[in-house]
Amino acid sequence: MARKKIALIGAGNIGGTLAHLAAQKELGDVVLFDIAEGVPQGKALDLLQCGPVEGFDVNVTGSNDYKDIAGADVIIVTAGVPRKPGMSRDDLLGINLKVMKAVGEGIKANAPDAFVICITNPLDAMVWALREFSGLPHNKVVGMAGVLDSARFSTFLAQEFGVSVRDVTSFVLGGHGDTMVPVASYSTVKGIPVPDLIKMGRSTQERIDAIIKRTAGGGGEIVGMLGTSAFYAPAASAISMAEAYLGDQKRILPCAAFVEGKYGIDGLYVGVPVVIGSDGVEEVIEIALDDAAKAGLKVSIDAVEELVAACKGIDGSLA
Ligand code: A3D
Repeated sequence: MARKKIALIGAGNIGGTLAHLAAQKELGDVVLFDIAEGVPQGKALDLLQCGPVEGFDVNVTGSNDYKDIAGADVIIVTAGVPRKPGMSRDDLLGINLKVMKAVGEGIKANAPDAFVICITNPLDAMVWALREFSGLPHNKVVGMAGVLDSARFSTFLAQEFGVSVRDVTSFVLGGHGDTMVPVASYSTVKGIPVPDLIKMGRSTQERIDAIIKRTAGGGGEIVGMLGTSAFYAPAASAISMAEAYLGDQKRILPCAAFVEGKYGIDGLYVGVPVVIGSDGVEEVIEIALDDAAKAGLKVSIDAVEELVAACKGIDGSLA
């Protein structure tokens, strides 16, 4: 069987980390693509030289030519501009929309059978635009946000309860942004829902509310310290989605997926729980939500709709 091929569009902070993780896990041969000349080539050679030390044996190459992504099985897109302190994700819209056009066309021409994971912000609008520009089926284009957002929620919950992160499962819905909806009632410690843990005196509603707020602002907290956006956990999150696809794992992961007819959503990319297997996004799972979560999701959907409308305003071909 031929080796799998993983193409990473964007060889910046997340792209480089993705390449390292993909090589370490031997997911396949890795191609790093970027418009910056020398950067993907230099990072690829550096990473290739990790092989003898770390014991992985895959090829890692860098390129400025879309032809080199031909036949990729998985493509992870981080091309674009990240946030700087004081910027919202939405401030990136105009710049990154143009990048999605170039990337979408590059994928369409060279790797139309790939499973494509978008990370570029503002995520929910960019994954929508990337799907439009690439013309790939909706189930093969998905956005990474929920895995990261729920990892952040889980981290804070594990700290709050003083337990291993392995025993925490958390649940985040909605758009990737300040309007995301961390759902405490579906978040558990070893199966015990967070509201029950509050009743057991293990925490208080005020402390959980503060954790929910911190989760929603989790990206900004790191931008404030680092001067640019997070890259280790975003890369790890996207790799778990790629592994679910490559291994037909049928994992249930919160992702920005195309939703039509569920959650009252009519054709929009929003963060929802999905099943990822060899068909890409194989199912959008609709769960029962309480009124507060429903209202939160509505705010989130409205925000994504606004961003999609703004994209259509900027690029007439999307209207
Ligand atoms: P950075 O380190 O700047 O890397 C971006 C790379 O994209 C650079 O190497 C650029 O040269 C390259 N690039 C720019 N334009 C193009 C183009 N047209 N074609 C190919 N490559 C291009 O950023 P980063 O890796 O830290 O972040 C990448 C993106 O991910 C940003 O938009 C971030 O906002 C976003 N991000 C999303 C999340 C989510 O959870 C969704 C988390 C963290 C960052």
